[in-house]
Amino acid sequence: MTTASDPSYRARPLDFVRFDPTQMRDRARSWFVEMDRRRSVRQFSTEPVPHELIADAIRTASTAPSGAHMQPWTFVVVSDPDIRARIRAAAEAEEEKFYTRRAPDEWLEALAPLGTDAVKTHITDAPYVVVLFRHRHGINADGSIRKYYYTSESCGIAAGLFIAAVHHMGLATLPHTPSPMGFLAEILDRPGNEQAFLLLPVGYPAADAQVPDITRKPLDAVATWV
Ligand code: IYR
Repeated sequence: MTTASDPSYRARPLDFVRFDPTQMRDRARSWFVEMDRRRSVRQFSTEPVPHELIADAIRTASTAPSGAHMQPWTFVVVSDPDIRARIRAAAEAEEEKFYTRRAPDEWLEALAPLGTDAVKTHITDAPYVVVLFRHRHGINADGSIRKYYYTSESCGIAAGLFIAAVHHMGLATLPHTPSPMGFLAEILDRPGNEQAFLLLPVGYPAADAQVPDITRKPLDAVATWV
C-alpha cells in the first residue's frame, strides 16, 4: 500500500491567492457574466488567428485535474486546409447518415431548436480545428500498457477549460461530436490508445453569425441545496 509517506509523494506549499470578500463577490459575478455570454458558434470567419492563442488555450485546458494526474489527452491542432477538407467530408458523410437514417425521431426533435444539420462549414471555415483525443491508457517505456483512470471525466473537464479559455481570449468555438468519430484517428494518424473525444473549430465568428434563440436553465432548476 502506498501512503502519504510513500517516497513518490513529494509535497510543496500551495500557491493560493486569497481575495477579500468584496473582491470574491465581484470576481464570482463578473466571471459568471462573462461565461454567460459564451455561445456555441457554428458559423466562422476564415480570418487568421495567431497560433500562440491556440497554444495558450491548450495550456489552459491541460491544467485540468485528471485521474491519478495521468493527463490522458492530446490536442491535435489542424490548420492544413487539405486535412480540414478531408475531415469535413468524412464528418458530413457520417452526419448525413445520422440526420437521414440513424437518429431516432425523438433525437431529431430535440435538435430541431438548435437548427443543426449535416453541413459542417465550421470545419473548413474556422482557421483551426482542434481535435481532443482521449488516451484510453498509457504506454510504458517498455511498451507495456499503463492503466489510466476516469479518462472521460478528465477529458470532459479539459474540454470545458479549453472552451472557457477560447471564449475569454475573444474567440469562438463549438464542441462538435461527429458520430462515429473513428475517421479522426485515421486521418490524423493517431496511435491505437487514442480515441477522438471532441472536435472543436476555433476562430472568429462570421460577421453575420447567428445562434439559436434559446435560454439556459435558471439556478433553481440546476441546483438544490440541502
Ligand atoms: N453530431 C450531430 C448531431 C448533434 C447531436 C447533438 I446531442 C447536439 O447537441 C448537436 C448536434 C451534429 O453535429 O450535427
